[in-house]
Amino acid sequence: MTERSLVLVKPDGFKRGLTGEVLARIERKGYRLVALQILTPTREALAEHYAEHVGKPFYEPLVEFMSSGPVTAVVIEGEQCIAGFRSLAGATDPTKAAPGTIRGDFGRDWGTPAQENIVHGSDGPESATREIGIWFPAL
Ligand code: DAT
Ligand code: MG
Repeated sequence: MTERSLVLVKPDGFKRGLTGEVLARIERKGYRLVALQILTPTREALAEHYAEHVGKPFYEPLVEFMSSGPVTAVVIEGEQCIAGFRSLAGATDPTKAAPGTIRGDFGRDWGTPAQENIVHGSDGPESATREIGIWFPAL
C-alpha cells in the first residue's frame, strides 16, 4: 500500500551535514519526496510531535536537543514507506543500530543528556497522518 511518512533530519544530522545523505538513501530506496522544509522547531510543535513522550524522564532533554537548531522535515511517499523508513533508520539507540542503517552508520552515542540519533520516522499510519499535520498543515 502506498503510504506517506514524516521524516525529520534532527539537529545533529543537520549540523553534521548528513541531510543530503539521508535524502539520498530515501530516494535510492525508491521513495518520493513530497514536501520538504528546513526550520528550527518550537517547543510547542515538539510537544505535539512527541505527545506520547511528555512526562517521561528523557522528554525535557529531547525537546532541548530538538529545538537547538535547524532540522529538515520531509514527507516521503512510497509502498509501505512507514515501516520501510524505520528499517532504513535502524534501532532507536545508535549504539545498537545495525551497520547499513542511518543510525548504525552515523549515530555515535546518545550524546548525553540529549538523544542524538540523526533521524525521526513516523511509527505507524496514525502517527504519520498526525505528524504530517503538525509539520505540513497545508498537505
Ligand atoms: P524512535 O525515534 O525510534 O521512534 P521513540 O519514539 O521511542 O523512538 O523516542 C523518541 C526519541 O526519544 C528517540 O529518537 C530518542 C529519545 N529516546 C527514546 N527512548 C529513550 C530513552 N530510553 N532514553 C533516552 N532517550 C530516549
Ligand atoms: Mg517514535
